[in-house]
Amino acid sequence: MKDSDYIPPQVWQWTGEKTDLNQPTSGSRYEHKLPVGKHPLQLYSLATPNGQKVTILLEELLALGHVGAEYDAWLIKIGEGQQFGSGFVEINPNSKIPALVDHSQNPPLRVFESGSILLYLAEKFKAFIPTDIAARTECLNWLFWQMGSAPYIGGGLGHFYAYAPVKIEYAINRFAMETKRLLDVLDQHLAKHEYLAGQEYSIADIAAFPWYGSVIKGWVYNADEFLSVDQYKHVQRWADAILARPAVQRGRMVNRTFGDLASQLHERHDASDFETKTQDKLQ
Ligand SMILES: N[C@@H](CCC(=O)N[C@@H](CS)C(=O)NCC(=O)O)C(=O)O
Repeated sequence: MKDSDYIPPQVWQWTGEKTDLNQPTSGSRYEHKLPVGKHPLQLYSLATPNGQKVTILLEELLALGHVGAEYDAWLIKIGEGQQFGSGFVEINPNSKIPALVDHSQNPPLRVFESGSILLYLAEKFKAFIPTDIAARTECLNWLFWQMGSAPYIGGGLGHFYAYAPVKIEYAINRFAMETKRLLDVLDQHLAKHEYLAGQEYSIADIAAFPWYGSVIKGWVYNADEFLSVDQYKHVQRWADAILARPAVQRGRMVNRTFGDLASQLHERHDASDFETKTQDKLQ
């Protein structure tokens, strides 16, 4: 491996511009009131893997008959900096999607971090989280495992393999190795268990599928061949089973701004929007 010429200074200084999206500070950058729709649950999001987790769970809850899970999903264009508007920062000081407000609580309750949102909704509706202590703990083990491991895939592999302006061999090797190690953890577990928490499909699967399913299917970073994903047979079997669920298919469409126009439902305010408001129908 070639040596890098870079020697870190004594004290790191930010060299970016005030107009850059990524800055080393937090807080709102402009005043903006978020819209509020007719349902108790207001979601502000985008269909990245972290965003999809929440819309998949909401669609699963609705499919199970939980009418209280009806929701308005508003689009937050993170590429345009909408996560830095004052209204969004009030509900997530970390300025990342997804963020949820539950207006059925008084005062309305903010929920941020996708894992926290999944747990909040699963507990609120007593669904997709096992009640048995052993299975529940296993579900949370895998939920937190996914939350902890996502930055290795997105911020690590995704950033250095697909998005960074320079290809850095050390960084790509490091995060390809970590991603493959994580896929192997999942593959070995799924060789013995139908779903992550055991027999029952749960929020652990709903958290992990948008990330690991996307990597295994080559939907993100174009890294499927690079990572030889065909070798993870059990992850493939698990991802196929989850993808076959109609609620998962609907959840993946909400707040989606890429891909087939027929698969993009920019905002979702009613169940009928899937039939009438996809981008192919609106254009
Ligand atoms: N740990 C957070 C991560 C959320 C996250 O990284 N969201 C990304 C999109 S996937 C985002 O909003 N990025 C905007 C930004 O970094 O400014 C969660 O799971 O909710």
